[in-house]
Amino acid sequence: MPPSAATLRDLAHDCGFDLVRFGPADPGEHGAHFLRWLELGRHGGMQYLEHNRERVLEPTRWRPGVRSAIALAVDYGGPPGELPGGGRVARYATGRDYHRWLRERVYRLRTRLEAEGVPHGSMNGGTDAVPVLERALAARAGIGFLAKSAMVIAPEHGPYLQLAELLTGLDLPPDGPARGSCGSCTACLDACPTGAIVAPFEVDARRCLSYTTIELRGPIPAELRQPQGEWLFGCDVCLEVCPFTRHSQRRTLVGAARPKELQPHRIVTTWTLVDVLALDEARYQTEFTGTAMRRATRSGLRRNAAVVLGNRGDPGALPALANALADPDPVVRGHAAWAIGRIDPRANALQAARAREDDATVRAEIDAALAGAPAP
Ligand code: B12
Ligand code: SF4
Ligand code: SF4
Repeated sequence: MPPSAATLRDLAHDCGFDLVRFGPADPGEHGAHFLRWLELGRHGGMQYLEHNRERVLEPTRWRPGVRSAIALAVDYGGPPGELPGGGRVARYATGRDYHRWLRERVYRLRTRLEAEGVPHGSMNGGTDAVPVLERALAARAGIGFLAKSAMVIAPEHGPYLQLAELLTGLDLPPDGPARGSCGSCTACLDACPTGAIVAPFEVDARRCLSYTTIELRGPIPAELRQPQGEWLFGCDVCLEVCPFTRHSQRRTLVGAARPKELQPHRIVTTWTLVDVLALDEARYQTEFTGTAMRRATRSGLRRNAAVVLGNRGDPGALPALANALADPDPVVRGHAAWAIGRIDPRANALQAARAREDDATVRAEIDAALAGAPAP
């Protein structure tokens, strides 16, 4: 005998989920939006989304016999992640890698449900890196409403929600959509530093700082570097400006009540941007393992640190950036040149690097920096 809906909810709360709702296992009308988004190329280089398109649209291809989704969410709202001396990390990535601890909670719930009579192996669980349109499932189950920023927002919690789900063969009574809407607000569209929210509900990932600082390999397009501002990893601007953030419950729980997984990692509390710029392979392997920041790769993190140092305009960073002009990684060299160009285009280090540089892309970056012009 499978557990009742009430028992199931209790178990989910017990396993650490703030919100639990039941809904359809397929994305419904959201599927068409997803397809259009792919056709417009808005996924950029995230090929895995395209490769998984069939399973995303039809969850039974992933889990035959699936009938319902148990939509789950954890409120991770809290203070911003700010490195000493500057540089920001999006809140979802400041603590222990959320993929790990959320997955642990999902698997714990699955084990508890199996102990309560749900057949073994009949549920697929996951978070983020799964062939599921998680916002669609969450919105359809009523975890929150789909907002103009494309975030799922629970009115009483705000947008800082990590989503997860268990797809199951159980027939669960659907909860239906949540109340709430953006109304006439457009604060996130107005505040997005890169114009990535191209229309209400539509994000072009190629312009989103969360894409350029995390998923993108190689150079960051020149026109998106200055708008990156202080962001070393990810971006929270569209969440920070949202009126639902100001009213969220978690704001009253900041500090001791935050679970240990959400406490800032020592990289966030002790590293500087110059430390990140100088990150070597050994420290990347030892210190970044277990953080979500690792996703950006060592090259990407150092590239991002150079951009933020350039945006901060602090001449104190020039020696570290000059060292980076001799780095084996051309992406780091190119972005260091860009950063020096922002701080002091007449710096001798740029002339010296120009004389020895044999990579055409980096040479073009140095030339643009020397000319005080935007990079190519
Ligand atoms: C790829 C991806 C990204 C990409 C693309 C983002 C995007 N908007 O698609 C990038 C790297 C840019 C990204 C950024 C972020 N992400 Co992300 N991302 C994903 C991932 C892996 C897949 C998303 C996807 O398939 N997108 C496809 C497009 C079509 O979906 P969408 O833009 O969200 O659009 C939805 C609606 O707006 C609607 N829609 C689309 N077009 C239109 C048009 C109209 C007219 C209408 C009415 C509706 C509509 O359909 C979609 C489905 O509901 C999911 C995890 C998962 N497996 O689902 C996490 C996920 C969406 N990301 C998440 C988070 C936290 C973020 C960031 C906040 C991280 C950060 N701080 O840096 C930012 C937020 C940026 C933003 N405003 O969306 C959370 C969102 C939680 C929530 N409360 O909504 C998820 C669910 C991960 C998780 N498990 O918690 N992400
Ligand atoms: S995460 Fe930042 S760059 Fe991306 S849509 Fe939101 S405000 Fe724009
Ligand atoms: S800032 Fe305004 S428009 Fe954007 S998600 Fe929040 S309520 Fe909606």
